[in-house]
Amino acid sequence: MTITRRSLLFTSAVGLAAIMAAGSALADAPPLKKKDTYKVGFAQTESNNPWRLAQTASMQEEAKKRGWQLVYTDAASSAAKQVADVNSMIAQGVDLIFLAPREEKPLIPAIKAAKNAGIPVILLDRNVDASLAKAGEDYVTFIGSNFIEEGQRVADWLVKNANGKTTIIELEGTTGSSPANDRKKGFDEVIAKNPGFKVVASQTGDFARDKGRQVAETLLQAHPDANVIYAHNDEMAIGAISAIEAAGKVPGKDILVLSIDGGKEAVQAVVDGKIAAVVECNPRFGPKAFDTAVAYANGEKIPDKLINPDQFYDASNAKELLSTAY
Ligand code: GYE
Repeated sequence: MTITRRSLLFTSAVGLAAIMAAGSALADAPPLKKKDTYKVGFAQTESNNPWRLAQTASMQEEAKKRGWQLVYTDAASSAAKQVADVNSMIAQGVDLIFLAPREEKPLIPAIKAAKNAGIPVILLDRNVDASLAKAGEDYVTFIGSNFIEEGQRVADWLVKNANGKTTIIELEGTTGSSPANDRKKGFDEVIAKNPGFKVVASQTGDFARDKGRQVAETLLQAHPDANVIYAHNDEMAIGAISAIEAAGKVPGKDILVLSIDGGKEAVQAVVDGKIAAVVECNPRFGPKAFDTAVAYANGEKIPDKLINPDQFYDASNAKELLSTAY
């Protein structure tokens, strides 16, 4: 066939129609075919704390149990690397991607790239900016905790049990991550409604133990009157305990330490009186993540969010529940 200008025009019009049709079909997240076994990706954010290790172990165990192939990547605390990790999973033709987006915004292009490649994404433990990507459209669903509520529960506990301790230092998680944004929001809102309580300093410790220790040390020097430290995760709380002790003060007596995650070391610190209270954030995602993928393949309607129930630890129950902590 000779290609005339006219036939070229015609082709491009047909092409355009096809693209438009595909575009409207793509309003929903890509489907997952029913199969006996799958090759799925798990794009982890980092592996520098027990929470992440427990989550990875739970995903790997579940894949093994079901005989699914798991393509695992560790972004080593870099959102840019995590974007590259997702792109490489797309290139490898995985059936589905489980993604723990390190921060709310930088992973959006990766989520859209997966969608364009026809690969469904399930967000695990961290969410993305809701104005930039939507459940049921860009990704299937978010599975994780209600971080706003976690922050509220810590603040509610403090308001009830403060015993005069009202001057608060806040150690925030990774800047731009959904748990840091929401744990701050939930906590600060309750504190703002309770006269007498005050957050005198709030700074990121990047969810990391040593960064938490360093930041706590600096903030305790700047605010010697502080008598509460609220850390967005256990790692920073444990770092803060070192900083408090290095300052010659007694955690649990001079300064109340409050945390989120509920790993064994932190629950043990509650038993020992060094941490006053911890809201659990359960990292054992494997069973629920894989069940959700199967339900999706079966054509079940998946809710936009699947919220994990979280335990609460303080002196009243820590000893009894210690063995159940991750
Ligand atoms: O609290 C923290 C981890 O995203 C919920 O990230 C998770 C948080 C968890 O590194 O310890």
